[in-house]
Amino acid sequence: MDKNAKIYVAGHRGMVGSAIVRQLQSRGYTNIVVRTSKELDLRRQDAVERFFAEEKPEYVFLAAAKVGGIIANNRHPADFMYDNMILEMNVIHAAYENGVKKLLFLGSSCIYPRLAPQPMPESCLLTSSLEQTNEAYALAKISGLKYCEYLNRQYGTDYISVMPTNLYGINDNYHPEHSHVLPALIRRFHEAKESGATEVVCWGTGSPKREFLYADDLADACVYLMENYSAEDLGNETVNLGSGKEITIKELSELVAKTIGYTGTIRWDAEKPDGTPRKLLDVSKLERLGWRYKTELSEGIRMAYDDFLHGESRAER
Ligand code: GFB
Repeated sequence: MDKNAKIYVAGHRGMVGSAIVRQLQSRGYTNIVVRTSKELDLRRQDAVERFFAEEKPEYVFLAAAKVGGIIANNRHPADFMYDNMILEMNVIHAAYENGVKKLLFLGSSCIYPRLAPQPMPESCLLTSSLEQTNEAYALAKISGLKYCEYLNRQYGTDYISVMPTNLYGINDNYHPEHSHVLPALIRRFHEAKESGATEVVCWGTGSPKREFLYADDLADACVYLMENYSAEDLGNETVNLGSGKEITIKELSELVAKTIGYTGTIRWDAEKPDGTPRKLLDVSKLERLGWRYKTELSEGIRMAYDDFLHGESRAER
């Protein structure tokens, strides 16, 4: 990518999109195009077509998505499927129609089967049933990555896709019910410390294991892959993006409590869903491509907590 190439980052206000914009700027890219969802509703095909025809971006990072934690996914499957599926199809198709040179599509590790072998290699996609709590989101993400593969195969485009593990970082969503586990715990332990509460309730049994990647590390990997690899180099197959390390939710809760300075007890509400028991990505392909994560979880949680206290996401709480 030329430093002055026109690059459209879809979803630039979200945690992932904003990290990609920061990453591009820090690498000297000067011609980054963005639109808020008010300016451009990516679910409207005619609006997306008009935008691409007018702006003619050369490169696209598709980081726009409707996302949420286990409860949000479980309660709103129709919205998660419709919003994600339609915006992906609109953006990827408009990119193809307007001759975008290269596109990067972001999916999620929940595309892999619920009981996939651990760690999960890219090749286990579509080998057995999905986790029920996020099936709708996973089906939309599988459709997006497959549409990129089909365009590459049928029309010779160069659209790559990456499947990140659970992410956290700057500009996260701290909604008490709809967020992912890490921001939810940061908020809950912080509020317990502030109010002097002696007990914090977390969801599920605490036994599921999850892998976490700091969003700025993810953005670094995305730009690295866009700069250095084509879909053909990647075998027209997705690439897992993770740290390759997992931790139980119980251990995570203790780490967050320690970082925040909460010293009370932690109780587990087993009425809330655990979700998939393990979700560790096999990152050997990514490492062969020359990329490894940088931010350890303990350091990332400190930076995320600092953003919770002082960053822009604070205004939206
Ligand atoms: O982050 P989370 O919602 O995502 O939950 P998933 C991870 C684990 O943390 C589950 C537990 O076992 C939850 O039961 N947990 C404990 C909590 N306390 C809390 C809490 O206060 N809030 C939340 N949210 N969880 C999502 C998918 O699955 O992961 C999405 O639903 C997406 O589709 C995303 O793929 C990355 O890892 O279970």
